[in-house]
Amino acid sequence: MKKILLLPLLVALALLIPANAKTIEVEVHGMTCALCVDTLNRTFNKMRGVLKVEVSMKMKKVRLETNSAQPTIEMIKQAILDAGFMPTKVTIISDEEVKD
Ligand SMILES: [Cu+2]
Repeated sequence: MKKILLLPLLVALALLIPANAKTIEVEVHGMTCALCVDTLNRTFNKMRGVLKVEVSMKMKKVRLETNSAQPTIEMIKQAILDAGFMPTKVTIISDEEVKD
């Protein structure tokens, strides 16, 4: 009886915990005001595979927590260009750990 209950529980857990979450930091040129921050936030919040978005105008950086496979660095760069900004440097910070 216990084994039957365990399997769906494990499946549910696996779905909740993203496999190989990745933190990517992008330096963005052209961010000047709160509206820019808002634009970038909205751009990445609707992007598939993005779990968390942090935009810092002070640091001129976008930090993304993503799934392992998506989005690719190219997709991220293109989204920034489409939003009207210039991605200058992309750094993959970690494949698991998330800093604050
Ligand atoms: Cu602005």
